[in-house]
Amino acid sequence: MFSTNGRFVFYICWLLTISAANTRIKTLPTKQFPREFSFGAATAAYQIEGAWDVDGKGPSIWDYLVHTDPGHITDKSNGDIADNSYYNYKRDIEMLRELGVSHYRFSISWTRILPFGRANYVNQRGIDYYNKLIDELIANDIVPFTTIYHWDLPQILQEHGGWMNEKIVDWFGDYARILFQNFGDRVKLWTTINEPFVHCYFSYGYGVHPPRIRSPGVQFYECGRQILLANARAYHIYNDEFRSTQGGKVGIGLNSEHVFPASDSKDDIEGAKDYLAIHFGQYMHPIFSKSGNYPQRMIHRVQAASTAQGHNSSRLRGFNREQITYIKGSADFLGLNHYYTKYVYRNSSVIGVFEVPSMDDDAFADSYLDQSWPSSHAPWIREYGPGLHHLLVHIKDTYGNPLVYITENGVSTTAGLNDHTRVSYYRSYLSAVLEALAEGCNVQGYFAWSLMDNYEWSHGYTHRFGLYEVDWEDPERTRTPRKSAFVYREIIRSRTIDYNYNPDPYAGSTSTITSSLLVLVIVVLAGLIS
Ligand code: PNW
Repeated sequence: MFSTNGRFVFYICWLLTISAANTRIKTLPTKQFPREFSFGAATAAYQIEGAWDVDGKGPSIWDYLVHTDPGHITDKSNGDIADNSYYNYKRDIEMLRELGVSHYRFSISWTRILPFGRANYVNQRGIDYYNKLIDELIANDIVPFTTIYHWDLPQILQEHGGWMNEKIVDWFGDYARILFQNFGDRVKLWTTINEPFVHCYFSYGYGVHPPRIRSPGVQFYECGRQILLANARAYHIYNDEFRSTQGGKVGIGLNSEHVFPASDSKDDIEGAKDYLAIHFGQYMHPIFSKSGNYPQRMIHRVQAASTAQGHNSSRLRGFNREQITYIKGSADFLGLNHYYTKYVYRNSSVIGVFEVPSMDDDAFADSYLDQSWPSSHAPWIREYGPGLHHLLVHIKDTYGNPLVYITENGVSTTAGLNDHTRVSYYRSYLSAVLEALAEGCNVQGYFAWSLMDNYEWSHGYTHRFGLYEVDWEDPERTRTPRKSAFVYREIIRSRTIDYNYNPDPYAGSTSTITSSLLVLVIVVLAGLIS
């Protein structure tokens, strides 16, 4: 049918068409978030709600610490009022609408629901509050994404040992059941516990958060162990009693940095692996790996150090076979909180750096941030977006590509609406998510931390993580969108990252209107005088 030349031309055209189509297929997903990808913003009860003793709420370990020992908080402040979201929740939802997010991640205060910690007395007014919040979200087309526990343990349970008491597995399970019963008809996405690593490290490891226990080589591990069992309990309760009627998903929220070995020396590579095994694998492996249980390298490290320290058994209490099975698979998704990337090294300079015994000494590796990465108001965060891409690929390759929601990502700044640091940070990390999606990582959603400035735990009000600025001097706790809020809104609307979009957060604000009026008055006055 074709001459030789004709066939040649046809062949070239065909090749060009195929390669154009391939390029389109390859480049499209790296540029656009799919329609079904969810965007949200996140907060936590103690950090925003205030109303610490209102409507029958009982005291949490945070209420207790900030009232008895405020010296441990940088600015000696507390969350008694915080952003007053207990009263301002409608404005919060309006802000979510302004951003155009489809999901809101918030946490429930245990002692608002169970003032005495245990499930034998339920505070109806606490239930009422979260019903109002959830109903208002749904009325505004926003999906509630609910954290069961974000660090505010009932003080009364702490007095019975808190996470050191094995009964906490029952206490937590009973509390979770009350939430499933009351809210599960409308809440279909749950995370059980936020960041076991950070919670245990600060509360039982280095004693910065309540109950301020310093036991980084023993109680730090015990805390994580009970959390794994408590998460599994809540997961199985949902499976056995609610899944068939409610049909939701229950996940856990784990924080992880990405780590690079500082060099390609064997020590640095092994050090980085051990570091990640203790920081992330400790919680990830028992739930998401095929074999279950703690990672072998973590078991080995703690055992070896314990033996060297003269213990006749490991400081890490193991799981029995039944517990390993009970924990394995106890999450429908991973909620990933990610803030930064670290370089990790192991050399003679690490000797004598860490307390003995401690989890840091067990890992026997130290870390640093690359000083060339953009800094932020938080010394522990520098912007390195590609780290999130690497971490997501690591999760995909190591744990069989589980369903992931990025449940926190964000950066701290000082006051002011022109938050260039945050704009740059979000663009960098969101473009890393696009890269990960293009590589087939099973990421379903992304939550910015945080919707608004809030109480940053032991740092009080000295760090601001918000897309919205909160005026803590104002009794109304007025919220104002920062530049990053406009940028995030545009990313959600367009499903792409436009680096040229440069909104002015002050345009249209009262201060701009006031200054324009002032100029007008001066011009008129000048005209009258002349
Ligand atoms: C998270 N670190 O905590 C918490 O889930 C939030 O409540 C908190 O406000 C947010 O991050 C910002 O700090 C972290 O030092 C605290 O690596 C510290 C670290 C990581 C997460």
